[in-house]
Amino acid sequence: MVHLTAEEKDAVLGLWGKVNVQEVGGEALGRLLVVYPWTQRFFESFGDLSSADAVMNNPKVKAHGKKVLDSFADGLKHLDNLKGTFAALSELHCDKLHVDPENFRLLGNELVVVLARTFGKEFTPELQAAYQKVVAGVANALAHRYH
Ligand code: HEG
Repeated sequence: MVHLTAEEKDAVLGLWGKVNVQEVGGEALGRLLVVYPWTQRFFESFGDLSSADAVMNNPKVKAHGKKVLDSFADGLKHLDNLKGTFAALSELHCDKLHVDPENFRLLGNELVVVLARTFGKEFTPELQAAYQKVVAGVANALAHRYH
């Protein structure tokens, strides 16, 4: 459960309308794999991850980043019910994929970094504060099954 004011929700959704999910998703997942290289172990089937350039240009990383961000966007439509929205994905990541839930937090922060890079001054401290709540809420919802 995340507590956003009506203004924060509007601001989050307003910015999101300008997000290119393919680009932002690919860059956020790519940065996760470069900055926290141990996360690469979940993506061994993705091919060449041997350098930052290789990761950032890897088509499978881009495609999976888009998939992840489309799913994240679904969460934005259900900010009052993130646990329900991500229940099946929590089960998948926990029981089948065995992803350490700390990684959800790391990815959320990468997303914030990419939004800051993409939108510059438009990504104000207030918008960041609202987005930090959202990424924390999504990470909690995805981690729910683990508790
Ligand atoms: Mg996960 C698959 C969403 C973080 C590793 N992830 C998926 C899928 C979705 C998704 C929608 C496809 C599920 C399906 O095929 O039914 N992931 C998702 C979200 C977030 C997240 C919304 C966080 C915001 N995932 C995440 C992180 C890791 C990870 C941090 C690992 C570091 N995801 C992972 C793997 C797969 C998925 C290994 C399967 C990839 C494949 O082989 O297709």
